[in-house]
Amino acid sequence: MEPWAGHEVPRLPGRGGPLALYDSARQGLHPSDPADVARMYVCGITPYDATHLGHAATMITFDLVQRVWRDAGRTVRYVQNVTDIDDPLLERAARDGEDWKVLAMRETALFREDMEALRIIPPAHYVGAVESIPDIAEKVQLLLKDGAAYRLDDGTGDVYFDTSASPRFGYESNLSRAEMLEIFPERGGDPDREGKRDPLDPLLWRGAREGEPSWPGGELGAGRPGWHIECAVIALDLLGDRIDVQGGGNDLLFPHHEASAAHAERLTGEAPFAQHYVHAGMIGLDGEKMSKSRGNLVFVSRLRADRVDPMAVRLALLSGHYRSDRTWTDELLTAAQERLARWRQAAAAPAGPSGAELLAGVRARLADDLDSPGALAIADAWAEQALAGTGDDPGAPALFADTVDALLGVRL
Ligand code: 5CA
Ligand code: ZN
Repeated sequence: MEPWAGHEVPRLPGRGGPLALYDSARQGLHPSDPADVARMYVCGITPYDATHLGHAATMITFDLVQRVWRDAGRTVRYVQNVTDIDDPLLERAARDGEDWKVLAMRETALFREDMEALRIIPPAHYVGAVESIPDIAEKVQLLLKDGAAYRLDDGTGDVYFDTSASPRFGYESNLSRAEMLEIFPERGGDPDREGKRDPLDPLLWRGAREGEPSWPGGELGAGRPGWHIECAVIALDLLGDRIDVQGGGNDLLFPHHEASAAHAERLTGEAPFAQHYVHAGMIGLDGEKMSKSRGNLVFVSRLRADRVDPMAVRLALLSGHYRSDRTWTDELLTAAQERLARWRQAAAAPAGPSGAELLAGVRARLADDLDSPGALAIADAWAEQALAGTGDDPGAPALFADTVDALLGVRL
């Protein structure tokens, strides 16, 4: 699939330092220490509805990772998927009497536009599940041959991963078995499916059913891929056996990232699959997680249609720390619009306090687990002083604009 168009990112003087990131597996802050090429995989949308502010917040989080790595001199290899075939997509298409392919294409196109408006640096590879089916089928066959997967003998052709083939299973989410059993059915799992060896075994391949789309699967027979194997295979194919960051919202901590790590590790014999498992908090509305199933959504495209500046949306989402679950409010947006106007005025000031100190301050905050609220506070302080006529660095206003553009993705 085509990713969206990118923007020029200003080059900043000097270099940023290494990025310390919270890793869900080790449950602590650790330096992300990529080689010259940093490898990141982020779980993208299931395109059955428009991009909401929760998706936007998660995409902005990993956009910051990319910006901080680039500023530290790394080349970033970034891959994102589109789950363009899965049960929720088929269910929504059936509900609305629409072709699932048309629905997926329309919502994916809208997502691309939203990402571009929010100035998210595009991934090098933007990959759909459907186009990856031959690779996925091949890897599921390998897991079967290896004894890490089994086919149900009920004639459906469904293939499951045997979690007992993954001795580390549970290391990524750090959940107890009881917690896993509770969450699994809420996140697409089928613990009660008859014939499974373990209730937590995840689906790898769903045999063809009457009235459902299916694709050839070689020895597997016709069918379609399970969800976790999709992300494992796309990441392995395009990034290699080990990656630096596996990212997504914290709703993917379990089972999605646990299972995709287990699949990848079994396929490669290497562990851990990702150095950092990074999870963005959930954006909520009226006290509940924003989600398509609950319908409490604020769409990026709706705000754009209402002529809200996407840079204000970005600033509003950056005003909270990425890891905290937080609520979207009108006040948050108003405050961001005011901040954006102040920053624009300050960038037009004839001079201001030291631009070098401002840059160092913003770099330091972001390198500390993407402390965007801290970075915003430093930029606010600089802007306030510049507007008050304090400081005599004539290059500072331009460096201020470049700093918030390159590191925060906010174009003034
Ligand atoms: N296609 C799968 C991932 S492979 C999926 O979860 N799709 S999604 O459309 O439901 O979500 C897309 C991305 O946004 C995921 O990384 C997900 O974790 C994140 N996300 C979903 N809802 C929210 C929310 N309310 N707040 C923050 N991030 C969210
Ligand atoms: Zn995923």
